[in-house]
Amino acid sequence: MIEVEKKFILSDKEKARLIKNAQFLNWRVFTDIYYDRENFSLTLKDKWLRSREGAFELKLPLQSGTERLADQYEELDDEQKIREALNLSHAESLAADLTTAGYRPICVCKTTRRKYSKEPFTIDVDIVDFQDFTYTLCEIELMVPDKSETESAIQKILNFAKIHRLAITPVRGKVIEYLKRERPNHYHVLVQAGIVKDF
Ligand code: V4E
Repeated sequence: MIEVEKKFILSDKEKARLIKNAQFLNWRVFTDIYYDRENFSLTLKDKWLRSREGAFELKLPLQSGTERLADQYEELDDEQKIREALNLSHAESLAADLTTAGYRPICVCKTTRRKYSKEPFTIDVDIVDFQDFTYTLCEIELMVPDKSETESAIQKILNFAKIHRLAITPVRGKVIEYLKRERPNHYHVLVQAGIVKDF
């Protein structure tokens, strides 16, 4: 399955409209550590490696360029597949091998996520704690079985947002927001490379 998602920064009124009559699914708190090398070799390819509560996941881009209406990434959570994607041979644990290969934390954040369902959409409302600041954002997601259906999924999400009168504006994801504020050199390298759009 492929996850197509669009991020929103909601006003209280927009949030109330979106959540009204939605089914509350669950609530969880998790800590993510994102990794890259000193030369930003991973994020310069729009690849995002994290450990979430200790479990590694790698997001690989399914599209290129910054003019996107929604995000589409393939997510790997199988250790062997992550090793293959990173060209990382097996010597010790994945965490140890990543350190040996030069991967270091670039962002640590603790997210409180409230998940809702308005079929067929999933809505995540995230409050992200970066220690020095917090960032609140919402994601509307649709799962599709095949890449050929991603364009229509984007249109469905945009239509769903329109029905709820949500403003369609560019939104920085949590890691990009952190890099812009706290690691401006890394952020500017990604902007220069066309991975991230500055706004
Ligand atoms: C894909 C991505 C990053 C990794 C974090 O992904 P995100 O969807 O923001 O996190 P989260 O916690 O909601 O993941 P989930 O629980 O849904 O799996 S960091 C940056 N990107 C890509 C990206 C980009 N290239 N440009 C902009 C403006 N935002 C994000």
